[in-house]
This record gives sequence, C-alpha cells and structure tokens, in this order.
Amino acid sequence: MSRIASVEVAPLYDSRGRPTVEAAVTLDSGARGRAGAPSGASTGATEVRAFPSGGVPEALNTARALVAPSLLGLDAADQAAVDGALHKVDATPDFRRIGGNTATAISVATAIAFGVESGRPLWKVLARPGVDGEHFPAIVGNCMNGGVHAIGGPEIQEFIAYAENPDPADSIRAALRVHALIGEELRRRFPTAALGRGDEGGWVAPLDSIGALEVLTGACARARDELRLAVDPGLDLAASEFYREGRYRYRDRALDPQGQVAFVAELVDRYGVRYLEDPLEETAFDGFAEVTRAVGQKALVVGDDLYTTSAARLQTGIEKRSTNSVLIKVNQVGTLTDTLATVDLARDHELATVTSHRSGEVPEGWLAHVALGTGARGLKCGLLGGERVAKLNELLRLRRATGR
Ligand code: 2PG
Ligand code: MG
Repeated sequence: MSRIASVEVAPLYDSRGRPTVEAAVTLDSGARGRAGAPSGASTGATEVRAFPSGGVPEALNTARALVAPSLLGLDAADQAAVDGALHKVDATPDFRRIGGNTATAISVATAIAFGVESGRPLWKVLARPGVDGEHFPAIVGNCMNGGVHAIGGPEIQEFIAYAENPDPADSIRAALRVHALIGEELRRRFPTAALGRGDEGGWVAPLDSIGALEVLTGACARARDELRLAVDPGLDLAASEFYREGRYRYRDRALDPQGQVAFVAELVDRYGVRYLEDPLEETAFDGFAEVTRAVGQKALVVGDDLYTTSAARLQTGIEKRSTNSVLIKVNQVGTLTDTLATVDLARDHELATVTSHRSGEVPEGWLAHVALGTGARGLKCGLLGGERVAKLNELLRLRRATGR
C-alpha cells in the first residue's frame, strides 16, 4: 500500500502574479509528488471555487488544519479514495470551503507521487483504457489575445493556431511559426504602434475580431505553405464575456442568439476555422447544438464554460448534441477523479476532449501528461511565456520517452 505520510500546501504565484497554491504529497516510501494549480479569468459560472472566501491565506490555514490530517494514511494508489476524502472534508458542492485549487494541487500531486513510487510517469498513471501513448494531441496554440485576457484587443478572446500533425514536434513548430508570422504582419501593418502580448502570450493589436481573424488566417496559410504542415485557424470566443441583455455585443454590432449562430457559421466557412470554442454563452445548450449541426463536420465545436468539465453538464450536452468536443480543465472540477469521469463520459460517446491550461498558469508540465494519458485530441496550452512553453517542452520530452 502506498500510504500518504504527509501533505503540505504552500503559496505560489501564477503567471499573472496572482497568488495560488501548490501541494507536495509524500508517501511512506519517501516517494514525493508536487503540483501547482492555475487560475482562470474568464471563469465559467458553474466552476468550483478556486479559493475559499478568505483567498489563499484561508486556503492555507484550512489545508493545514483540516485537509492534510484527513488524508494521512490513505492509499495514493486509490485516487478515487483520496479525491473522495477531499470532497468529504470540504462538504460543499463547489469546494468553497477548502478551495478547488487546493483540491487540484493535492489530487495531481498524489497521482505524481504514486507514479514516482510505481516507476511510472503521470500520463501512465492516468492512462484511459486503450490509450498507449502512441497518439499525441494536436497543438491548440493561442496567437492573439482579446476579451478579458488583453487590454484593448478584440471581443473574441483567443485567436488560435490549430496544428494537427502525426508528430507533435511538427505541430509545435507549425503553431510557433504562425505566432511569429503574425508578429511580422503586425509590425508591417502598425510600424509605429506599441504592440503587446496578452495573458496567454498571444499578440494584442488594435484590430477588431474580423481583422484579427484575417491576420491569423493569412499567417496559417503562409506557415502551411512554408513548412508543408497542417495548421489552421481556431477561435475561443468565450462568448459569455460579451453577452449582455440577450445580445452578443461586438464594437460594431449587437447580435441576437440566432444572429450569432449565423455569424460564427459564416466565420467557419469563410476562414476555414477548424477549432471553435464557446461560440455562445454558457447556458445555450440548444444554441450550441445549432452551431454543431451547421459546422460540426468541419470544425471541432468545443464546450468550455458550457460544461466546466462537469460530467453532469456534459451529459446534458450529449443528450442535446450540443458539441462534438469538450474542454478539460482539472481545476474547473477540482480533482482528477472528477476530471477522468468527464473524460470517460466523452470517450464513451465519441466526443473529442481537449486538455486545457488556464490564463493564469504555473510553469509546470503536468498538463501535457493529462493530455497524453486521456487520449486528448488537443492540448490547449498557449505558445509563448515560460508557463506555456513548459507544457510544450514536456510534450517533447514525452515524445522522446515514448520512442518517437
Ligand atoms: C479559456 C481559458 C484558457 P481562463 O477560456 O479557455 O484559455 O481562459 O483560464 O481565463 O478561463
Ligand atoms: Mg475557453
């Protein structure tokens, strides 16, 4: 038995310089796992609470006084028991007592520690039936930022290079090339403007949503020609963030839900968008189904704020045929067990999963293991900034370790 000997939760800063937590879990054998938890900005209404009302200081006190003692002696091989104990000590539906980030950090650190003890990398500890490390995820790389991840950018939150090639090294190369080509194009278009980058390392430019999509599409076409690799435009609209009083509010237009469905379907057709996340606000299960009916053959239609990695919400989406894909973020539900339940439900219904970072990240690579172990169709982890590159580099290490 891989008994838990100690659990320490400590403060950490995320890539926005905001406080978060990490956990270190040590087993009787001395095997140790450590993991930090990220934080979102465009959070879904049905996510668990990242921290208790008193923030990180209260999370640390609660972890010391309540959480750690309740886990000592548990078997790290039994992830469900450890995660069940986290729910039990929290005793709320949304981790508001102990904080979802404390739960996430402990849950992941436990799996890493068990992997260390049993001589396996995290991805193998998490591997779903039939997943053998052969199939690597596409790279879903954020190239231009808007919405709540940028100051002064377009309403659409993320303009993405979606690179799906058999070799993940090729996908990384292609996505990074798109990012670089966008930089060149922006320098050409705005030679005297002070351009910056947003929270996820994508460019921020004085463009509206269509203008930014045009720049992205042009860069994808050039990268494709130059490298002879697959890379296509993608979008995360994070549409809840600009939906107010029944309208999707762009700077030059306000669309009702029907208008928004038609608008995004046109974007997919006109620009060859292959990845389409949160095109509608987070309660629009039926509207998502309309989008999926219209463009689901051509694009991955991905629910993020719609599902918040909750199996119950995904079940609704499956019944309504809302999407053909689900975004997976561990700290939206707080534990690996809850995350894997959602992954398994998606896999049972042949929905693609996309493993995702948060906009406020920690410079760690465990997310790449979650993607590989769950057989994810994509790894959404950004492209620039140490906290994003950490995931790409870990994917390259996994590629080498699995003999590619
Ligand atoms: C999203 C994410 C990550 P946040 O909307 O998909 O890109 O943003 O972490 O702010 O929720
Ligand atoms: Mg999103």
